[in-house]
Amino acid sequence: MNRSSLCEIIGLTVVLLMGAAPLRAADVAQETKEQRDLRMGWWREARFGMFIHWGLYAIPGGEWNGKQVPGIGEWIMNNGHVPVRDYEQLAKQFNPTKFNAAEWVKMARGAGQKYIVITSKHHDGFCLWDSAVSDYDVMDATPFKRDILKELHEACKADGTVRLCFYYSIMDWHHPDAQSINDPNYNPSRDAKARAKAGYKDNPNFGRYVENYVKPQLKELITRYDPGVLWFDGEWVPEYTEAMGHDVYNYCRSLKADLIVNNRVGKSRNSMQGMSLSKESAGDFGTPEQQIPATGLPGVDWESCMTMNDTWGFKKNDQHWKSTETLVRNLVDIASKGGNYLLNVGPKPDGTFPEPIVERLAGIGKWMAVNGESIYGTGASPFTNLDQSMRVTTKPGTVYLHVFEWPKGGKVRLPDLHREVKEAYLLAGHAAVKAAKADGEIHLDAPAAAPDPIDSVIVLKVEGEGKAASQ
Ligand code: FHN
Repeated sequence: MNRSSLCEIIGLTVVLLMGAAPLRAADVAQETKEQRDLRMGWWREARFGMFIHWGLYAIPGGEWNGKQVPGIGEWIMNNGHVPVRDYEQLAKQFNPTKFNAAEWVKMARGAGQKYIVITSKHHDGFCLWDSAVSDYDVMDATPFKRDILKELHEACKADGTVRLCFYYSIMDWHHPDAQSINDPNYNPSRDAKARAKAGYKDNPNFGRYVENYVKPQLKELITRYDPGVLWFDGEWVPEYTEAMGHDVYNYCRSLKADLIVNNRVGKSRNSMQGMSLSKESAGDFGTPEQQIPATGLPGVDWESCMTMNDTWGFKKNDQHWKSTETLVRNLVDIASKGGNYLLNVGPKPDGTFPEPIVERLAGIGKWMAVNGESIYGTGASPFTNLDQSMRVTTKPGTVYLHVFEWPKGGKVRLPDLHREVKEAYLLAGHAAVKAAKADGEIHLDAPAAAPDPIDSVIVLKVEGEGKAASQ
Protein backbone atom coordinates (compact mmCIF):
# COMPACT_ATOMS: atom_id res chain seq x y z
CA MET A 1 0.00 0.00 0.00
CA ASN A 2 1.55 3.32 -0.96
CA ARG A 3 1.90 6.26 1.37
CA SER A 4 -0.83 8.40 -0.16
CA SER A 5 -3.51 5.71 0.14
CA LEU A 6 -2.40 5.05 3.73
CA CYS A 7 -2.84 8.78 4.45
CA GLU A 8 -6.25 8.65 2.81
CA ILE A 9 -7.33 5.76 5.01
CA ILE A 10 -6.04 7.50 8.14
CA GLY A 11 -7.70 10.73 7.05
CA LEU A 12 -10.97 8.93 6.33
CA THR A 13 -10.87 7.18 9.70
CA VAL A 14 -10.29 10.48 11.49
CA VAL A 15 -13.11 12.20 9.56
CA LEU A 16 -15.43 9.29 10.27
CA LEU A 17 -14.52 9.44 13.97
CA MET A 18 -14.97 13.23 13.90
CA GLY A 19 -18.27 12.60 12.17
CA ALA A 20 -19.31 10.25 14.97
CA ALA A 21 -18.64 12.72 17.77
CA PRO A 22 -19.86 16.34 17.57
CA LEU A 23 -17.08 18.64 16.42
CA ARG A 24 -15.94 21.42 18.74
CA ALA A 25 -14.79 24.73 17.24
CA ALA A 26 -11.25 23.73 18.17
CA ASP A 27 -11.60 20.48 16.22
CA VAL A 28 -12.78 22.44 13.19
CA ALA A 29 -9.81 24.78 13.47
CA GLN A 30 -7.42 21.83 13.86
CA GLU A 31 -8.48 20.17 10.59
CA THR A 32 -5.35 18.86 8.80
CA LYS A 33 -4.75 19.37 5.07
CA GLU A 34 -5.42 15.65 4.52
CA GLN A 35 -8.74 15.87 6.40
CA ARG A 36 -9.74 18.98 4.46
CA ASP A 37 -8.74 17.42 1.13
CA LEU A 38 -10.88 14.41 2.01
CA ARG A 39 -13.85 16.59 3.02
CA MET A 40 -13.57 18.73 -0.16
CA GLY A 41 -12.87 15.67 -2.36
CA TRP A 42 -16.33 15.04 -3.86
CA TRP A 43 -16.89 18.77 -4.45
CA ARG A 44 -13.57 19.21 -6.30
CA GLU A 45 -14.32 16.10 -8.32
CA ALA A 46 -17.82 17.38 -9.18
CA ARG A 47 -16.74 20.68 -10.85
CA PHE A 48 -20.34 21.33 -12.09
CA GLY A 49 -23.53 21.98 -10.10
CA MET A 50 -27.09 23.24 -10.55
CA PHE A 51 -28.21 26.34 -8.64
CA ILE A 52 -32.01 26.53 -8.15
CA HIS A 53 -33.71 29.79 -7.12
CA TRP A 54 -37.34 28.92 -6.40
CA GLY A 55 -39.94 30.39 -4.05
CA LEU A 56 -42.93 32.71 -3.84
CA TYR A 57 -41.22 35.20 -6.20
CA ALA A 58 -41.77 32.74 -9.09
CA ILE A 59 -45.50 33.53 -8.93
CA PRO A 60 -45.32 37.24 -9.90
CA GLY A 61 -42.38 36.40 -12.19
CA GLY A 62 -41.12 39.97 -12.34
CA GLU A 63 -44.48 41.73 -12.54
CA TRP A 64 -46.48 43.43 -9.76
CA ASN A 65 -49.92 45.03 -10.21
CA GLY A 66 -49.48 44.66 -13.95
CA LYS A 67 -46.19 46.51 -14.05
CA GLN A 68 -42.71 45.14 -14.84
CA VAL A 69 -40.47 45.38 -11.75
CA PRO A 70 -36.81 46.01 -12.64
CA GLY A 71 -34.02 43.80 -11.36
CA ILE A 72 -33.65 40.13 -10.56
CA GLY A 73 -36.85 38.17 -10.07
CA GLU A 74 -36.26 37.00 -6.50
CA TRP A 75 -35.88 40.65 -5.38
CA ILE A 76 -39.38 41.70 -6.45
CA MET A 77 -40.51 42.30 -2.85
CA ASN A 78 -37.70 44.79 -2.36
CA ASN A 79 -37.47 46.32 -5.83
CA GLY A 80 -41.24 46.57 -6.12
CA HIS A 81 -41.52 48.04 -2.59
CA VAL A 82 -44.15 45.38 -1.87
CA PRO A 83 -45.29 45.60 1.77
CA VAL A 84 -44.56 42.38 3.70
CA ARG A 85 -48.26 41.81 4.42
CA ASP A 86 -49.05 41.98 0.68
CA TYR A 87 -46.11 39.82 -0.40
CA GLU A 88 -46.85 37.05 2.10
CA GLN A 89 -50.32 36.64 0.50
CA LEU A 90 -48.45 34.94 -2.37
CA ALA A 91 -48.08 31.90 -0.09
CA LYS A 92 -51.80 31.21 -0.50
CA GLN A 93 -51.25 30.90 -4.28
CA PHE A 94 -48.13 28.67 -4.07
CA ASN A 95 -49.34 25.34 -5.46
CA PRO A 96 -46.74 23.94 -7.92
CA THR A 97 -48.73 20.88 -8.88
CA LYS A 98 -46.26 19.95 -11.64
CA PHE A 99 -43.30 19.84 -9.24
CA ASN A 100 -41.54 16.49 -9.57
CA ALA A 101 -38.30 16.18 -7.58
CA ALA A 102 -37.17 13.09 -9.51
CA GLU A 103 -37.61 14.99 -12.79
CA TRP A 104 -35.47 17.89 -11.51
CA VAL A 105 -32.72 15.50 -10.35
CA LYS A 106 -32.89 13.68 -13.70
CA MET A 107 -32.36 16.98 -15.56
CA ALA A 108 -29.38 17.89 -13.38
CA ARG A 109 -27.90 14.43 -13.93
CA GLY A 110 -28.60 14.63 -17.66
CA ALA A 111 -26.69 17.92 -17.88
CA GLY A 112 -23.73 16.36 -16.07
CA GLN A 113 -24.33 18.36 -12.88
CA LYS A 114 -23.17 16.48 -9.79
CA TYR A 115 -24.85 18.62 -7.12
CA ILE A 116 -27.91 20.82 -6.67
CA VAL A 117 -27.91 23.96 -4.47
CA ILE A 118 -31.52 25.05 -3.87
CA THR A 119 -32.77 28.14 -2.04
CA SER A 120 -34.14 26.66 1.16
CA LYS A 121 -34.92 30.23 2.28
CA HIS A 122 -34.11 33.31 0.19
CA HIS A 123 -34.15 36.93 1.42
CA ASP A 124 -37.97 36.98 1.47
CA GLY A 125 -37.87 34.54 4.39
CA PHE A 126 -40.19 31.92 2.87
CA CYS A 127 -39.11 28.34 3.69
CA LEU A 128 -39.34 25.45 1.22
CA TRP A 129 -39.42 22.86 4.00
CA ASP A 130 -41.56 22.12 7.07
CA SER A 131 -39.77 24.25 9.66
CA ALA A 132 -40.72 23.80 13.32
CA VAL A 133 -39.71 27.41 14.05
CA SER A 134 -41.75 29.08 11.33
CA ASP A 135 -45.27 29.03 9.91
CA TYR A 136 -44.00 30.96 6.88
CA ASP A 137 -43.22 27.75 5.12
CA VAL A 138 -44.55 25.50 2.38
CA MET A 139 -46.34 23.16 4.83
CA ASP A 140 -48.18 25.76 6.93
CA ALA A 141 -48.75 28.71 4.61
CA THR A 142 -49.56 27.18 1.22
CA PRO A 143 -52.21 24.89 -0.32
CA PHE A 144 -49.33 22.72 -1.62
CA LYS A 145 -48.49 21.30 1.82
CA ARG A 146 -45.56 19.15 0.62
CA ASP A 147 -42.02 19.34 2.00
CA ILE A 148 -40.09 20.25 -1.17
CA LEU A 149 -36.65 19.77 0.38
CA LYS A 150 -37.65 16.38 1.77
CA GLU A 151 -38.82 15.25 -1.68
CA LEU A 152 -35.59 16.49 -3.26
CA HIS A 153 -33.56 14.74 -0.55
CA GLU A 154 -35.35 11.47 -1.29
CA ALA A 155 -34.99 11.92 -5.07
CA CYS A 156 -31.24 12.59 -4.77
CA LYS A 157 -30.81 9.56 -2.51
CA ALA A 158 -32.68 7.38 -5.01
CA ASP A 159 -30.62 8.75 -7.92
CA GLY A 160 -27.28 8.32 -6.10
CA THR A 161 -25.21 10.60 -8.37
CA VAL A 162 -26.43 14.12 -7.48
CA ARG A 163 -25.69 15.63 -4.02
CA LEU A 164 -28.36 17.87 -2.48
CA CYS A 165 -27.09 21.17 -1.03
CA PHE A 166 -28.86 24.20 0.44
CA TYR A 167 -28.67 27.94 -0.09
CA TYR A 168 -29.71 29.83 3.08
CA SER A 169 -30.13 33.61 3.28
CA ILE A 170 -28.97 35.32 6.47
CA MET A 171 -30.77 38.50 5.44
CA ASP A 172 -34.49 37.99 6.08
CA TRP A 173 -37.11 40.55 5.06
CA HIS A 174 -39.91 38.73 6.92
CA HIS A 175 -38.61 37.86 10.40
CA PRO A 176 -39.25 40.75 12.83
CA ASP A 177 -35.85 40.28 14.55
CA ALA A 178 -34.00 40.44 11.22
CA GLN A 179 -35.94 42.75 8.91
CA SER A 180 -34.99 46.39 8.61
CA ILE A 181 -36.63 48.37 11.43
CA ASN A 182 -36.55 51.47 9.20
CA ASP A 183 -38.88 49.82 6.78
CA PRO A 184 -39.33 46.05 6.59
CA ASN A 185 -38.73 46.13 2.85
CA TYR A 186 -35.63 48.27 3.06
CA ASN A 187 -32.61 46.30 1.98
CA PRO A 188 -29.68 47.56 4.03
CA SER A 189 -27.22 48.62 1.36
CA ARG A 190 -23.81 46.99 1.41
CA ASP A 191 -22.41 50.48 1.54
CA ALA A 192 -22.12 51.97 5.03
CA LYS A 193 -22.31 55.55 3.72
CA ALA A 194 -25.55 54.76 1.88
CA ARG A 195 -26.92 53.19 5.03
CA ALA A 196 -25.96 56.21 7.09
CA LYS A 197 -27.50 58.53 4.49
CA ALA A 198 -30.73 56.52 4.63
CA GLY A 199 -30.64 56.69 8.42
CA TYR A 200 -30.58 52.89 8.58
CA LYS A 201 -30.87 51.61 12.14
CA ASP A 202 -29.58 48.16 13.05
CA ASN A 203 -32.19 45.71 14.28
CA PRO A 204 -31.32 45.31 18.00
CA ASN A 205 -32.73 41.76 18.04
CA PHE A 206 -30.59 40.37 15.19
CA GLY A 207 -28.49 38.29 17.60
CA ARG A 208 -31.70 36.69 18.89
CA TYR A 209 -32.71 35.93 15.26
CA VAL A 210 -29.41 34.12 14.71
CA GLU A 211 -29.59 32.12 17.95
CA ASN A 212 -33.32 31.33 18.10
CA TYR A 213 -34.22 31.11 14.42
CA VAL A 214 -31.24 30.69 12.10
CA LYS A 215 -29.46 28.02 14.14
CA PRO A 216 -32.61 25.93 14.77
CA GLN A 217 -33.39 26.10 11.04
CA LEU A 218 -29.84 25.11 10.09
CA LYS A 219 -30.11 22.18 12.50
CA GLU A 220 -33.35 21.09 10.78
CA LEU A 221 -31.77 21.35 7.33
CA ILE A 222 -28.55 19.56 8.29
CA THR A 223 -29.95 16.77 10.49
CA ARG A 224 -33.02 15.98 8.37
CA TYR A 225 -31.75 16.27 4.78
CA ASP A 226 -27.98 15.59 4.99
CA PRO A 227 -26.81 18.37 2.63
CA GLY A 228 -23.35 18.27 1.05
CA VAL A 229 -22.95 22.06 1.13
CA LEU A 230 -24.52 24.95 3.02
CA TRP A 231 -24.40 27.90 0.68
CA PHE A 232 -24.94 31.10 2.71
CA ASP A 233 -25.93 34.44 1.22
CA GLY A 234 -27.31 37.81 2.35
CA GLU A 235 -24.39 38.07 4.76
CA TRP A 236 -23.85 41.77 4.05
CA VAL A 237 -26.47 42.98 6.52
CA PRO A 238 -24.60 45.24 8.96
CA GLU A 239 -25.93 43.46 12.05
CA TYR A 240 -24.26 40.20 10.95
CA THR A 241 -20.60 40.08 11.99
CA GLU A 242 -17.56 37.98 11.05
CA ALA A 243 -17.65 36.60 14.61
CA MET A 244 -21.21 35.42 14.00
CA GLY A 245 -19.96 33.91 10.75
CA HIS A 246 -17.31 31.88 12.51
CA ASP A 247 -19.84 30.79 15.12
CA VAL A 248 -22.39 29.72 12.50
CA TYR A 249 -19.66 27.92 10.51
CA ASN A 250 -18.51 25.99 13.60
CA TYR A 251 -22.12 25.28 14.56
CA CYS A 252 -22.89 23.77 11.15
CA ARG A 253 -19.72 21.68 11.12
CA SER A 254 -20.43 20.51 14.69
CA LEU A 255 -23.67 19.00 13.35
CA LYS A 256 -22.05 17.40 10.29
CA ALA A 257 -18.26 17.05 10.34
CA ASP A 258 -17.89 16.61 6.56
CA LEU A 259 -20.21 19.49 5.64
CA ILE A 260 -18.79 22.07 3.20
CA VAL A 261 -19.72 25.73 3.75
CA ASN A 262 -19.18 28.67 1.36
CA ASN A 263 -17.38 31.89 2.26
CA ARG A 264 -20.58 33.93 2.54
CA VAL A 265 -21.12 32.39 6.00
CA GLY A 266 -18.64 35.13 6.89
CA LYS A 267 -17.96 38.57 5.49
CA SER A 268 -15.17 37.78 3.02
CA ARG A 269 -17.28 38.80 0.02
CA ASN A 270 -16.89 42.39 1.21
CA SER A 271 -13.16 42.11 0.73
CA MET A 272 -12.97 40.88 -2.86
CA GLN A 273 -16.56 40.36 -4.02
CA GLY A 274 -16.47 36.95 -2.35
CA MET A 275 -13.71 35.90 -4.68
CA SER A 276 -11.21 34.78 -2.14
CA LEU A 277 -10.87 33.40 1.31
CA SER A 278 -8.91 35.53 3.69
CA LYS A 279 -7.40 33.56 6.55
CA GLU A 280 -9.49 35.36 9.14
CA SER A 281 -12.75 34.80 7.27
CA ALA A 282 -14.93 31.75 7.71
CA GLY A 283 -15.89 29.37 4.93
CA ASP A 284 -14.41 26.73 2.64
CA PHE A 285 -14.63 28.22 -0.86
CA GLY A 286 -14.79 31.55 -2.65
CA THR A 287 -17.97 32.57 -4.53
CA PRO A 288 -17.38 34.90 -7.50
CA GLU A 289 -20.81 35.74 -8.88
CA GLN A 290 -21.75 36.32 -12.55
CA GLN A 291 -18.03 36.39 -13.35
CA ILE A 292 -15.08 34.11 -14.04
CA PRO A 293 -11.93 35.44 -12.33
CA ALA A 294 -9.37 36.08 -15.09
CA THR A 295 -6.72 33.86 -13.49
CA GLY A 296 -9.01 31.82 -11.26
CA LEU A 297 -8.29 32.02 -7.52
CA PRO A 298 -4.98 30.22 -7.13
CA GLY A 299 -4.55 28.40 -3.85
CA VAL A 300 -8.20 28.42 -2.77
CA ASP A 301 -11.28 26.43 -3.68
CA TRP A 302 -13.77 28.56 -5.58
CA GLU A 303 -17.02 28.34 -7.49
CA SER A 304 -18.47 30.77 -10.04
CA CYS A 305 -22.26 31.04 -9.76
CA MET A 306 -23.97 32.33 -12.91
CA THR A 307 -27.41 32.62 -14.48
CA MET A 308 -28.52 31.35 -17.89
CA ASN A 309 -30.36 34.63 -18.56
CA ASP A 310 -30.17 37.76 -16.37
CA THR A 311 -32.19 36.65 -13.35
CA TRP A 312 -31.86 34.00 -10.64
CA GLY A 313 -35.56 33.70 -9.82
CA PHE A 314 -38.08 33.17 -12.66
CA LYS A 315 -39.07 36.27 -14.68
CA LYS A 316 -41.67 35.89 -17.45
CA ASN A 317 -40.06 38.48 -19.65
CA ASP A 318 -36.37 37.71 -19.25
CA GLN A 319 -35.58 35.96 -22.53
CA HIS A 320 -31.94 37.05 -22.59
CA TRP A 321 -30.59 33.51 -22.69
CA LYS A 322 -26.91 32.63 -23.04
CA SER A 323 -26.26 30.10 -25.81
CA THR A 324 -25.42 26.49 -25.01
CA GLU A 325 -22.02 27.18 -26.58
CA THR A 326 -21.39 29.99 -24.09
CA LEU A 327 -22.51 27.84 -21.15
CA VAL A 328 -20.26 24.91 -22.14
CA ARG A 329 -17.29 27.21 -22.76
CA ASN A 330 -17.90 28.90 -19.38
CA LEU A 331 -17.75 25.47 -17.74
CA VAL A 332 -14.49 24.63 -19.55
CA ASP A 333 -12.97 28.06 -18.82
CA ILE A 334 -13.80 27.76 -15.11
CA ALA A 335 -12.47 24.19 -14.86
CA SER A 336 -9.30 25.27 -16.69
CA LYS A 337 -8.77 27.77 -13.85
CA GLY A 338 -9.43 25.20 -11.12
CA GLY A 339 -12.96 26.26 -10.19
CA ASN A 340 -16.50 24.87 -10.02
CA TYR A 341 -19.41 26.15 -12.12
CA LEU A 342 -22.77 26.58 -10.34
CA LEU A 343 -25.24 27.20 -13.17
CA ASN A 344 -28.64 28.58 -12.19
CA VAL A 345 -32.18 27.44 -12.96
CA GLY A 346 -35.24 29.53 -12.04
CA PRO A 347 -38.27 27.20 -12.10
CA LYS A 348 -41.75 28.46 -12.99
CA PRO A 349 -44.54 28.71 -10.36
CA ASP A 350 -46.00 25.40 -11.57
CA GLY A 351 -42.77 23.55 -10.69
CA THR A 352 -41.46 23.06 -14.23
CA PHE A 353 -38.29 24.50 -15.79
CA PRO A 354 -38.67 27.13 -18.55
CA GLU A 355 -38.23 25.48 -21.99
CA PRO A 356 -35.05 27.47 -22.89
CA ILE A 357 -33.44 26.05 -19.72
CA VAL A 358 -34.51 22.48 -20.55
CA GLU A 359 -32.99 22.88 -24.04
CA ARG A 360 -29.69 24.24 -22.70
CA LEU A 361 -29.36 21.59 -20.00
CA ALA A 362 -29.86 18.92 -22.67
CA GLY A 363 -27.26 20.56 -24.95
CA ILE A 364 -24.70 20.76 -22.15
CA GLY A 365 -25.45 17.15 -21.23
CA LYS A 366 -24.83 16.04 -24.82
CA TRP A 367 -21.32 17.59 -24.70
CA MET A 368 -20.64 16.27 -21.18
CA ALA A 369 -21.67 12.72 -22.11
CA VAL A 370 -18.68 12.60 -24.50
CA ASN A 371 -16.24 14.95 -22.75
CA GLY A 372 -17.07 14.81 -19.03
CA GLU A 373 -13.74 13.18 -18.11
CA SER A 374 -12.01 16.41 -19.25
CA ILE A 375 -13.96 18.31 -16.56
CA TYR A 376 -14.64 16.03 -13.54
CA GLY A 377 -11.77 15.89 -11.06
CA THR A 378 -9.48 18.01 -13.25
CA GLY A 379 -7.02 20.66 -12.16
CA ALA A 380 -6.07 24.04 -13.58
CA SER A 381 -4.09 24.62 -16.73
CA PRO A 382 -0.30 25.00 -16.32
CA PHE A 383 -0.31 27.67 -19.03
CA THR A 384 -0.71 31.37 -18.35
CA ASN A 385 -1.00 32.70 -21.89
CA LEU A 386 -2.59 30.07 -24.03
CA ASP A 387 -4.24 31.17 -27.26
CA GLN A 388 -7.76 32.37 -26.33
CA SER A 389 -9.31 29.84 -28.71
CA MET A 390 -8.09 27.04 -26.43
CA ARG A 391 -8.19 25.95 -22.76
CA VAL A 392 -6.37 23.18 -20.88
CA THR A 393 -7.51 21.04 -17.99
CA THR A 394 -5.28 18.47 -16.34
CA LYS A 395 -5.10 15.23 -14.40
CA PRO A 396 -1.89 13.49 -13.29
CA GLY A 397 -0.21 12.26 -16.47
CA THR A 398 -2.93 13.70 -18.70
CA VAL A 399 -3.50 17.04 -20.42
CA TYR A 400 -6.90 17.79 -21.97
CA LEU A 401 -6.58 20.36 -24.73
CA HIS A 402 -9.93 22.10 -25.38
CA VAL A 403 -10.09 23.64 -28.85
CA PHE A 404 -12.97 26.12 -29.23
CA GLU A 405 -12.04 27.29 -32.74
CA TRP A 406 -10.73 24.35 -34.79
CA PRO A 407 -7.72 25.46 -36.88
CA LYS A 408 -7.64 25.05 -40.64
CA GLY A 409 -6.65 21.51 -41.61
CA GLY A 410 -6.61 20.36 -37.99
CA LYS A 411 -3.08 21.66 -37.37
CA VAL A 412 -3.13 22.49 -33.64
CA ARG A 413 -0.19 24.17 -31.95
CA LEU A 414 0.42 24.07 -28.17
CA PRO A 415 3.25 25.67 -26.16
CA ASP A 416 5.88 23.17 -25.03
CA LEU A 417 4.79 21.04 -22.04
CA HIS A 418 8.39 20.20 -21.15
CA ARG A 419 7.13 16.64 -20.82
CA GLU A 420 7.27 13.90 -23.40
CA VAL A 421 3.90 13.31 -25.09
CA LYS A 422 3.49 9.54 -25.11
CA GLU A 423 0.16 9.48 -26.91
CA ALA A 424 -2.45 11.87 -28.32
CA TYR A 425 -6.02 11.20 -29.40
CA LEU A 426 -9.44 12.83 -29.79
CA LEU A 427 -11.60 12.33 -26.69
CA ALA A 428 -14.61 11.93 -28.99
CA GLY A 429 -14.09 8.59 -30.72
CA HIS A 430 -10.42 8.19 -29.72
CA ALA A 431 -9.02 8.75 -33.25
CA ALA A 432 -5.22 9.03 -32.98
CA VAL A 433 -3.59 12.47 -33.29
CA LYS A 434 0.01 12.82 -34.45
CA ALA A 435 2.13 14.76 -31.89
CA ALA A 436 5.62 16.11 -32.46
CA LYS A 437 7.87 18.72 -30.86
CA ALA A 438 9.03 21.48 -33.20
CA ASP A 439 10.15 25.11 -32.79
CA GLY A 440 9.61 24.96 -29.03
CA GLU A 441 5.99 23.93 -29.47
CA ILE A 442 3.94 20.78 -29.66
CA HIS A 443 2.54 20.25 -33.16
CA LEU A 444 -0.64 18.21 -33.25
CA ASP A 445 -1.95 16.98 -36.59
CA ALA A 446 -5.62 16.23 -36.00
CA PRO A 447 -8.45 15.47 -38.48
CA ALA A 448 -9.39 18.43 -40.67
CA ALA A 449 -12.98 18.49 -39.38
CA ALA A 450 -13.64 19.59 -35.78
CA PRO A 451 -15.10 16.70 -33.73
CA ASP A 452 -17.40 19.15 -31.89
CA PRO A 453 -18.65 22.60 -32.93
CA ILE A 454 -18.53 23.95 -29.35
CA ASP A 455 -15.31 22.44 -27.92
CA SER A 456 -13.20 19.59 -29.33
CA VAL A 457 -10.97 17.85 -26.80
CA ILE A 458 -7.57 16.35 -27.60
CA VAL A 459 -6.12 14.07 -24.91
CA LEU A 460 -2.35 14.11 -24.38
CA LYS A 461 -0.83 11.37 -22.26
CA VAL A 462 2.41 12.80 -20.88
CA GLU A 463 5.44 11.29 -19.17
CA GLY A 464 5.37 11.27 -15.33
CA GLU A 465 2.56 11.68 -12.83
CA GLY A 466 3.23 15.27 -11.79
CA LYS A 467 1.43 18.33 -13.17
CA ALA A 468 2.54 19.39 -16.62
CA ALA A 469 5.18 22.12 -16.37
CA SER A 470 4.05 25.69 -16.94
CA GLN A 471 5.69 27.88 -19.55
O1 FHN B 1 -29.13 38.85 -3.43
C1 FHN B 1 -28.76 37.55 -3.86
C2 FHN B 1 -29.36 37.22 -5.19
O2 FHN B 1 -30.75 37.27 -5.11
C3 FHN B 1 -28.91 35.82 -5.63
O3 FHN B 1 -29.38 34.85 -4.70
C4 FHN B 1 -27.38 35.80 -5.69
C5 FHN B 1 -26.91 34.41 -6.08
O4 FHN B 1 -25.58 34.25 -5.69
N1 FHN B 1 -26.84 36.14 -4.38
C6 FHN B 1 -27.22 37.44 -3.85
C7 FHN B 1 -26.54 38.57 -4.59
O5 FHN B 1 -25.15 38.44 -4.40
